[in-house]
Amino acid sequence: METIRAHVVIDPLTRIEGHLKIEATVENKKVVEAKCAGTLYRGFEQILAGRNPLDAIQITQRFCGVCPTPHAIASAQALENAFGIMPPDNGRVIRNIMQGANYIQSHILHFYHLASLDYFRGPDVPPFIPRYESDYRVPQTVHDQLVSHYVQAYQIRLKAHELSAIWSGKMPHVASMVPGGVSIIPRLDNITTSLWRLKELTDFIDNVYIPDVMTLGEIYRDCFQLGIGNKNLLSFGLFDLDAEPDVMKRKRFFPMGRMTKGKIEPVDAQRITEDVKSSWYDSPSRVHPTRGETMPNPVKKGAYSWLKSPRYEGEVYEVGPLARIAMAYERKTNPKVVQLVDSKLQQLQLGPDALYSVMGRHLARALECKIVADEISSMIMQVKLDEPVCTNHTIPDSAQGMGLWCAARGALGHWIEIKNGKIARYQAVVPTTWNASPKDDKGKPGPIEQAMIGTTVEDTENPFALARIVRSFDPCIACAIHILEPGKSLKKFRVV
Ligand code: NFE
Ligand code: MG
Repeated sequence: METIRAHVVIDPLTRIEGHLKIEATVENKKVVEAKCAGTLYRGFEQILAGRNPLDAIQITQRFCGVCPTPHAIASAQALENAFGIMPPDNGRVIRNIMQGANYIQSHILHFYHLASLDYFRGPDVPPFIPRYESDYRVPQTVHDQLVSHYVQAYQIRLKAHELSAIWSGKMPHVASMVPGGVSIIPRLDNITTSLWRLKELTDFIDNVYIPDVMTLGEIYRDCFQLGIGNKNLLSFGLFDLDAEPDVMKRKRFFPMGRMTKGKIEPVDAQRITEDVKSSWYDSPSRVHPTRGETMPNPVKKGAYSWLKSPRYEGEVYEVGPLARIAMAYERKTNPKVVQLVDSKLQQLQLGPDALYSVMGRHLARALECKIVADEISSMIMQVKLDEPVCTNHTIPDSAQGMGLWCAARGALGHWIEIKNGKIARYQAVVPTTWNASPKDDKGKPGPIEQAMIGTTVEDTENPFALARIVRSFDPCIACAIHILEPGKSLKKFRVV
């Protein structure tokens, strides 16, 4: 049989954060090769060099307006690790509340305002037009409900931002994060005004968000078989439960861990490296972030992305809600996760393997949103009005520090090296660097690339299945200087 080959380019892929270009080689309607390219240069790591270490908490938050909170926390934790201090209980708990609120805001943003238009048309007015044609299948009544929830979700996200701002001073970009804890002095009205906002958020998650994901799951059952991925999962864990100085031993609500071939394994941060063979950098390849460098070269041969390729022991790992939920489900130590996942999958008459898919990622994200919201309600009650929120610090002349945390989109690591009291080196490995990474030095494609390979593309003029796969990872290609290398694409698609 003659092979029919097509080259598909989606550039930029819209309704994500940042700028991402997707390329796929399709042979006889199946994707045989995929490329995921971050087209914006970041360069923050260079901005940080030479500055006061305390600036890192504010500057790294500017990576992104959607996930400033986890960058503030990972950065504060890297400083605490370097300074040899830990926050008191109040500081730890208040950080958890801020982070939880940011998860809720981010997950609802992703489902309604970024991903849901892959599944329903919306009315013929902006922001629903221009649109691309897809296999929209929702009946009119469901459609109208989704449109109304789409609009309602804006107000709800505002409530989630407010819930954070009660503790963080403002959102986005938190003002109260300091090494050793937080700078906000809690009062009774912080607690009461948090509780009523959380109640509204929980009502929305329980009665609107999760039911909408379930409805789309029923209608688009085939999306539980789409974009499966390589099933290697990694999480650095979420919500500190104690003040153990060693982050790899610290107790977390979602524990740190990784899963390969269905087995949970521990994480040793020393085994993380970043490859740059396919990235526009001349920096040394396959080195640990503590030795990582950022030397951009926009004309490097063979490279196609501004993202590096983080790997754990040279292996490719998916990060994000699916990683946290699938591992919590597998560990069986959190009965609520097991009960929620089982009940929703039973309702859909699916097994746990269905989580590894486009719709499985949406479901994992929605269920995590509920679990996080419930956990915040207990954390709000743990705040002690007359106890300290922060531990004092002194900046050492020279030290190294590491902060490992989980942003909404997955495992996040910050590494700092201090010399002469200033930042000598700062490296961050963010969730989307894992998920949207290009091929590594051994030619292994990144998680999103692997999830695209093997996909059936019925119409190469309209590759909406690929857009659905990429968006299910909730990618965020955070911003800095814009440098674009002109590509040699045969066809371009603008997906709105
Ligand atoms: Ni810009 Fe982020 C999250 C972090 S993404 S959204 O969540 O860290 O890689
Ligand atoms: Mg980096």
